[in-house]
Amino acid sequence: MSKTLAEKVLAQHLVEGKMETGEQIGLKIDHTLTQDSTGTLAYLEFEAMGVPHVKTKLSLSFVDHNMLQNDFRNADDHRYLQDVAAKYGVVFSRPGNGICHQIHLERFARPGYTLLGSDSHTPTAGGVGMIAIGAGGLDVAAAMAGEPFYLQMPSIMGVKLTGALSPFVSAKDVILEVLKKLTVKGGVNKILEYFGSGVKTLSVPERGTIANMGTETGATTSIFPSDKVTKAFLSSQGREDQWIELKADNGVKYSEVVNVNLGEVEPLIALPHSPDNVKTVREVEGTPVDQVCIGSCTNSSLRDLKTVAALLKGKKISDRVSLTISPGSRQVLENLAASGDLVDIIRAGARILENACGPCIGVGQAPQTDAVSIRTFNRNFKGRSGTQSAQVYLASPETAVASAIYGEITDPRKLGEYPEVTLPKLIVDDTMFIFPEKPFTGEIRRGPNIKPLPNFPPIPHRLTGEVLLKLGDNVSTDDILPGGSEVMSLRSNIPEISKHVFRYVDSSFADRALKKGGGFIVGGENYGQGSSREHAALAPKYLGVKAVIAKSFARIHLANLVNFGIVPLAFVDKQDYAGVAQGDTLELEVKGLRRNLCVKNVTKGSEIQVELDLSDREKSMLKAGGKLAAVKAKRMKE
Ligand code: MIC
Ligand code: SF4
Repeated sequence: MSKTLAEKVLAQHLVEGKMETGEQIGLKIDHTLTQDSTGTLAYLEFEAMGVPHVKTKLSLSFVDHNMLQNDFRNADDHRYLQDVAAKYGVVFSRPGNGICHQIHLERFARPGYTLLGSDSHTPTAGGVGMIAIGAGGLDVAAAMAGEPFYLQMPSIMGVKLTGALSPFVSAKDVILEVLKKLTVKGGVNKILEYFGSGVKTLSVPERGTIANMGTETGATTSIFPSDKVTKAFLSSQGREDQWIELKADNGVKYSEVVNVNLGEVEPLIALPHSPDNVKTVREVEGTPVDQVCIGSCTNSSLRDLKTVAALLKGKKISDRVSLTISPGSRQVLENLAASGDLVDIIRAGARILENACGPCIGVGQAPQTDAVSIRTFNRNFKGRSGTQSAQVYLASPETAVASAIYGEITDPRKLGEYPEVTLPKLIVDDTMFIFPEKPFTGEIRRGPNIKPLPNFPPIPHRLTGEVLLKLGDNVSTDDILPGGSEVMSLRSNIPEISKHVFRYVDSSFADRALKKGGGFIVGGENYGQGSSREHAALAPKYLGVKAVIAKSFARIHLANLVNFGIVPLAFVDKQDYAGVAQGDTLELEVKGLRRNLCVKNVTKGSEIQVELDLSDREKSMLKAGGKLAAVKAKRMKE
């Protein structure tokens, strides 16, 4: 039978289950990746599993998110990560080396391999034909310990690309076009597989941009074929020997197909406050702009920044705009410097930031009150920039430069001639990696802010409590637990970080939850979209949250809830959402964790049917009080 490309790679890594849509499958993981803000917890969890050395082909630890060492806490986290990597055989990418996804693509991504990363934009590596999936830190820790990664077999959606992009239109516009069609939940439980004659017109970094932001559709991952373009990319990185050809079989059937004629795509922009709120740049042209930020794991490749340099050459940015540039990696920065492109960027008036996530996760560069900020990033949830009243738009580097020059949202085609950007022979230098060669003999150094993981008992048979908070659709993990350097420096201290749960949605939440002995959360569609941060499950659990009842859940957050013993329940009849209010007392028998359960609304005297759509493996984890307890128990038996 003919197969899609995704099915071929999955089949080669299948260790459990049947590859039928909706079935639970277990996959063997070749590479893992962590970053600092999810990594500290992932390694604390890995340590708790008691495995002496990682069992993957390659495990990598990056430091790229929280780089502001305002006090000892963040610096201690970085030191812990370096020690723990040396001890367990993990390659450590030092602070300053760049953003995990960009670097993994440059130096490690391999066609036909699997990658599990504790960051939701891990699918970037799909740009070279990897199955690369984002997950919570605990799932990544288990993969490092040699456990399979379990997921629901997604359906494979084809995205057919034809034609070629016009000048001033780039990969970001393509994925914004896909987001416009699919919305932030159209990709849930799907793999987006790109095919068609348009694929060969896109370079690997462009494919990386598209695969990266497939995450915003809710997709499990995105994948591109591995072809001659991939081969040229790998050979530019000195890795040609790692190339293999990969593509779908001829005439294969996808569960559905989305068509994109690249020649018809025009410059697009996502308006505040959601990545799927997409319009043409022309529709919002003329809006005054205060800040422009170029970078992030979506658009910080050498190709992106050389285009930016060529467009800025000989120009000055508007007096009203602050333009920041965060190169994706040290390799990008070094090559920009060596070719002289960096000079063109600096002369135009840009502020050069560290090679890191930076403003994307609210670490510095918060916009002014009510500011309009145009960013080449992938997320524009309200408040994520650090300023609640800011209006954040997402656009291509071309649109970002045009807007910085004119001081208002500008269609980049107004800039005249499109510069021909050619990539030089790359300078490749791995000195900012620490490869774990010698056996580690020292002690792992832990600062005082690194607290042991809390232990949770098995869940009781009966859950009772108040609805602590009722929310609408598309609640993001940024809403549940904000980013920013202040909160992120508490990522290894669960008691402290818990005080920030729902901080900007309802500042009294944490106190109320503790006072009431925990309770329930009610949400709408796509609850928990966005980041993979497991703190968004672990911190509410610490405050006593017992169950979340929602219309639907985002994939990674659902897994995180189960991993930490919070029961995720879906309304059978979505109309019942209206019949629950904040403050209502609920009661629920969960004994046996059956699929169909009934929640009693004691306050209203009504009953609500809910569904617990979990595999037997997930149910036994829930019963045990979470995944860590379950993995530890399994290790004890071995
Ligand atoms: C994000 O983009 O929200 C992050 C920060 O990269 C997160 C991870 C985190 O919260 O540490 C992600 O996307 O998974
Ligand atoms: Fe970093 Fe932003 Fe990418 Fe998340 S989305 S990994 S914060 S650059």
